[in-house]
Amino acid sequence: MQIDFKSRELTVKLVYYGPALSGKTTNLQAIHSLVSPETTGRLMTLETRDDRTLFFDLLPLTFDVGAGIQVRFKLFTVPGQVIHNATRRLVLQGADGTAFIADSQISETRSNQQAFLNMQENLRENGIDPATHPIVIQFNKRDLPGVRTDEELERMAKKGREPVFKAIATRGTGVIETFLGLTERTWHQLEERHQLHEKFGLDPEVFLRGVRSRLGIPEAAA
Ligand SMILES: Nc1nc2c(ncn2[C@@H]2O[C@H](COP(=O)(O)OP(=O)(O)OP(=O)(O)O)[C@@H](O)[C@H]2O)c(=O)[nH]1
Ligand SMILES: [Mg+2]
Repeated sequence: MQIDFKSRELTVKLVYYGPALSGKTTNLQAIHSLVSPETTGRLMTLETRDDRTLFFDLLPLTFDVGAGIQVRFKLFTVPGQVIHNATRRLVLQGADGTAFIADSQISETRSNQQAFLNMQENLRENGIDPATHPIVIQFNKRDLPGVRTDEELERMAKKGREPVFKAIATRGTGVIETFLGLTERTWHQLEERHQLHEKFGLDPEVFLRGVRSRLGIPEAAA
């Protein structure tokens, strides 16, 4: 996290990680189209060929939380193709939280697992402990045939530490929920590390409620 005391601006870095073609770029596109223009900035998609990210995408979201404080989220995607590992490691530098976008198709099980291990390794390479790093998992492409069942995902969610979300990113389904889940996890860790409540008067619960309402998610559904 970057803290600028003078301009009272906090910048949080969130990274969308996962195997090639799992829908990381599509998540950012969906957020960009669902969130109001006063919150979201321009989606920068850098260098793509045939739908494949070659470098990264970046979407900024800004929340004016009153008292002259601005919280900026920078959402990055990594390129999923195996050959782009150096770029993935670079993009992960300084990440405050990571959304792992898995492909729900059973045929993609192995590449999901490989990408997850690769994420843990690259976190460690950046001096980030994967055991305490805020991570959420999204199983995307729920609309396709040959996907893992809901029951299977529930079992996995119970076994693992990370919250699991289901999505159809091409329809925008589950995308905001994933972002909110990641934001909540990340914010709680940032609060512990930086005492934002004490230093900026930013009550975590009030802040997160504000983010939810700005994204049109009612309290009960969060
Ligand atoms: N059917 C279906 N297709 C999806 C879904 N989400 C993404 N796709 C498609 O999957 C393809 C890859 O999506 P991207 O978002 O570019 O994947 P990516 O993870 O950014 O891929 P890399 O940049 O190569 O790592 C595109 O053709 C998307 O339209 C989904 O929920 N359902
Ligand atoms: Mg991409």
